[in-house]
Amino acid sequence: MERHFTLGEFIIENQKDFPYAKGELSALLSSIKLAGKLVNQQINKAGLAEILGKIGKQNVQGEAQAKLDVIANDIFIDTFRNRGEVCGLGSEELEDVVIFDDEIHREAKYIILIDPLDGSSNIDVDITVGTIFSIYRRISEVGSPVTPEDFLQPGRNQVAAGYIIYGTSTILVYTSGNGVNGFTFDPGIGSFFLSHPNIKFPKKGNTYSINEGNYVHFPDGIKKYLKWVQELDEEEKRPFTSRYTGSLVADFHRNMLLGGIYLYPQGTTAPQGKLRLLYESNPMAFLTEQAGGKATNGSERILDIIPEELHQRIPFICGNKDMVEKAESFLSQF
Ligand code: AHM
Ligand code: MG
Repeated sequence: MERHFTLGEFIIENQKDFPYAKGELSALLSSIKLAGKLVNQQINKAGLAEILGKIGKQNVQGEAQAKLDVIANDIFIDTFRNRGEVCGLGSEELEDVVIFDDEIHREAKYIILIDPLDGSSNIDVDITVGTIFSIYRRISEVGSPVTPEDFLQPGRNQVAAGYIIYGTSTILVYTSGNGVNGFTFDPGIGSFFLSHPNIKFPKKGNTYSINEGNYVHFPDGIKKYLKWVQELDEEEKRPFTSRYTGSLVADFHRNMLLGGIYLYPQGTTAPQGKLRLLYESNPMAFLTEQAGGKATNGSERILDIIPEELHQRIPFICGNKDMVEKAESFLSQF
């Protein structure tokens, strides 16, 4: 691969024409890049450093926390505390938001929401995990302490969002509203290089990603849709292929590059599905739309939903536009 642009160079080049750009967003994205490298280093040596396994506690969602969940969370918080670009942070791992309330951070324009280690049930078995991030401009006045409203903005207000996928390569993928670009980490040099410029969902997809073990709990529309994707139709290349890792970042990344649909619908045991609006669905929905796809809760555009609480869950369907619309049509009929 020819190495034309590092992520650092790309961010500066890409942000310079931004209406509000004064370098803070570029610096913020650089902080994510740094924290991502630190998390990547921990993940790579996890099996040797005795940092696999659970810590014996549950997070605010009632899920068992893995040691690496906590390590990744701390790395991101420390990185932002040590720098001055965000005035507050919300994390899937923490009940309350972190408010950086000192002179420097109070002057910051941005807040960040993170899922520090998504797919953490996969950590101990060496399957791909990721970090998801979502950035908003604060609503409250710069110079004052950050408020709850700053964190509960609809996804369409996102200034930037993205993920780092710790897979066969480590890749940082982000959008700041001007397309989606991916940067592969070269561990020898310690830099991310532009490797996936202007990512778009391919015109046609034929992969579906869903935890089909929950079938009996799904709404009828989803059950009927699943039967439809499994029917024989040579012209439409059905049955589709099923691929599901249990890491949203990995399933999303594959579907965006190769074409496909990801679904985590509501079920009788999980009335709002599993995924969190602020830490997972909104950033993935922003990326989806910027890559030419569609993201919905089954009837509403994800990015238009007004969040009511920090850890709100939401049914989530995203991917190629035509595939998502087909799923929506089943949901509206049954
Ligand atoms: P996590 O953030 O606690 O890892 O949970 C989110 C993950 C997604 O990455 C993944 O798509 C989903 O949960 C898998 O859930 P399930 O095991 O119910 O299929
Ligand atoms: Mg997650």
